[in-house]
Amino acid sequence: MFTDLWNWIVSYYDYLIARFWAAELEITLLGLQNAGKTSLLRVLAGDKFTRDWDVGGQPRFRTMWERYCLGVDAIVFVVDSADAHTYEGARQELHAVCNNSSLSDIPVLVLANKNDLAEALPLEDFVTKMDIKGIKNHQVTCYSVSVKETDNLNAVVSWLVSQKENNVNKEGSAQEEGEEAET
Ligand SMILES: Nc1nc2c(ncn2[C@@H]2O[C@H](COP(=O)(O)OP(=O)(O)O)[C@@H](O)[C@H]2O)c(=O)[nH]1
Ligand SMILES: [Mg+2]
Repeated sequence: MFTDLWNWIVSYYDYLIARFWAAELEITLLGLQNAGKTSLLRVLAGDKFTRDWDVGGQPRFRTMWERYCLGVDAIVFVVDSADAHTYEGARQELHAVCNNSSLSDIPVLVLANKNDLAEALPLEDFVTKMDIKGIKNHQVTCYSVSVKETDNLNAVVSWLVSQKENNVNKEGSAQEEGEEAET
């Protein structure tokens, strides 16, 4: 019984990953150093992803990752939710990304990573710490995850796939509108 359930969970995850690949998503992963970005890339996508940026510290590098965010389907911002020393820096960088007017149409997923650690902030406190509600004119979603224990990563993959599907629908309806305008 337990094995059946476990097999079902594993195959559902495989199914999500397959859809994730089929969707040809373009995603930029951002976050402070040590947040867990490279670990997440390994779990989700092997070596195929390259857009994984450490932000913070050096404002002169900001324009580089900004350029890599233009036109992507989603931005995933990873935070170490168990390292109190980095909350303030992570909050500032997250808000800098979200306040950037050229990125304002891009949905942002904020991950409170390392929830396997005892000192990790509960999601509600994390949302307050990161001042998620202070982010205006941006669609922001927040999940508590553990990349290490692959906890809640199916929610991440589902969210990512749904962003692509939303975009395809948007493109589809924009085309239809365009066609109507021509006739
Ligand atoms: N406990 C725990 N450690 C993690 C988790 N995710 C990543 N790490 C560890 O955090 C450190 C930094 O991870 P890394 O992926 O290199 O972070 P990056 O600098 O953002 O690319 C590594 O030692 C990882 O093994 C997690 O969910 N839980
Ligand atoms: Mg890294």
